[in-house]
Amino acid sequence: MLLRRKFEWEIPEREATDRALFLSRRSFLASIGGGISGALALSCGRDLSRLQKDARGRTVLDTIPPVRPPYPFARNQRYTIDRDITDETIVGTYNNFYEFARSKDGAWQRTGQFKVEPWTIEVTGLVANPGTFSVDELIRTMPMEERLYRLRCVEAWSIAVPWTGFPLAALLKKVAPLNNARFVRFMSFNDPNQAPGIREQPWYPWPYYEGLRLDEAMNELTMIVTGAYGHALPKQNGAPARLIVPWKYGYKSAKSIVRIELVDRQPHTFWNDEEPAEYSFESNVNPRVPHPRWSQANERILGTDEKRKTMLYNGYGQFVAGLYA
Ligand SMILES: Nc1nc2c(c(=O)[nH]1)N[C@H]1C(S)=C(S)[C@@H](COP(=O)(O)O)O[C@H]1N2
Ligand SMILES: [Mo]
Repeated sequence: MLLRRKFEWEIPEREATDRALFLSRRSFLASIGGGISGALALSCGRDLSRLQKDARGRTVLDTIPPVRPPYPFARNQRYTIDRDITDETIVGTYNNFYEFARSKDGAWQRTGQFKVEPWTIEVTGLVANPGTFSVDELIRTMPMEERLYRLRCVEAWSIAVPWTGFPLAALLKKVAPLNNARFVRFMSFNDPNQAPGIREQPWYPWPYYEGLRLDEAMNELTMIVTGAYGHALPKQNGAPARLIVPWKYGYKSAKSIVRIELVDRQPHTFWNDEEPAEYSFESNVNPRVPHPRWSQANERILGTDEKRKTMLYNGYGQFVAGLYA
C-alpha cells in the first residue's frame, strides 16, 4: 500500500477550507494511513479551540509550514510502528530545544525570528571530499523518503512521527570517510540573536553538540531529517535539518545542524559534559538501565498518555543489536 503518493485530493480542498481544518484532517488521515472519505475525516478533526495561543494570538498551526513541492516524499514501508502517529499539534508544542526555551511549550512560541533559509551544512574532518552543502541541494540530490519512527525522550515520554529526510549514510558516502575516521560529531547553530534560550542560559557550553560512532552514523536507521508530516520541518522541531537516531534517547538527535565532522576519537557531547552520571555518550534506549533520578522501564505516549513498556533499543533491535554484540 503506497500512501499519500501525490496528494491530489489535498490541493483543491486546501484552497476551499480553512487552514486549521485542513491540518486537522491531514494529521488524522496520516494517523490512520489515508484512504478515507473526506466527509468522515472532517468530522473526526480534533478540537482546535483548545490550542494554546501565544502572546500575539498565534497557535501552533501558524508555525507549521504548508505542503509545497518538493514535499511530500513517498513513505518507505520498511519502517513500521506499533502505535498511532502522534498528533502534529503535540509534536509542534512539546519540545526540547534549549536554544529557544527551557520550558517545553516555549520553543514553538519563540522561533518566529529564527531564519532557517538559506542554510548550509559543512561536512568536514577526516573525509576525502569535504564540502559545504545547502539544505536545498541535499533535498534535491539525496534519496529523500518518509519514514514512521518512534522517538523516545530520556524523560520517559515518546512520540511517533512521519519524518522526511535521507539516510546520513548517503551523505557520508559522498564525502568518503578516511580509514582513520571512527566517530561523527554534529554541531547545532549558535546565534544568540535569534535564539533567546542561548542568551538566557549562558552557563551551557553552546553550541549544542552531539556524536555517534561511525558505524552508528552509517546504520540505515540514522537520518538527516528536513521534514515531518509531509512538509518542511517546523522550526521548533529543528529546521531546516536535524539528526534522527531512533534507537537512542532523543537528545542524541541534534537539531538545526550546521556542521558534521568526522573524527578519530570519541567526541564530547553536550549533555554528557553537563551531567556525565546521567547522560552517557552511547545513550541507547534501555528499559533496564534507569536514569539516576527515574526508571526507564515505561514510557508515556504523548497525546493519549498511554503507558507502555520501554523497548530495548526503542524497538529497533533488528536493525541495531549487531552494533553492540
Ligand atoms: N540543538 C538541540 N537539539 C536537540 C535538543 C536541544 O535542546 N537542542 N533537544 C533534544 C531532545 S532532549 C529531544 S527529546 C529532541 C526533541 O525533538 P522534538 O522537539 O522534535 O520532539 O531534540 C533533541 N535535539
Ligand atoms: Mo529528550
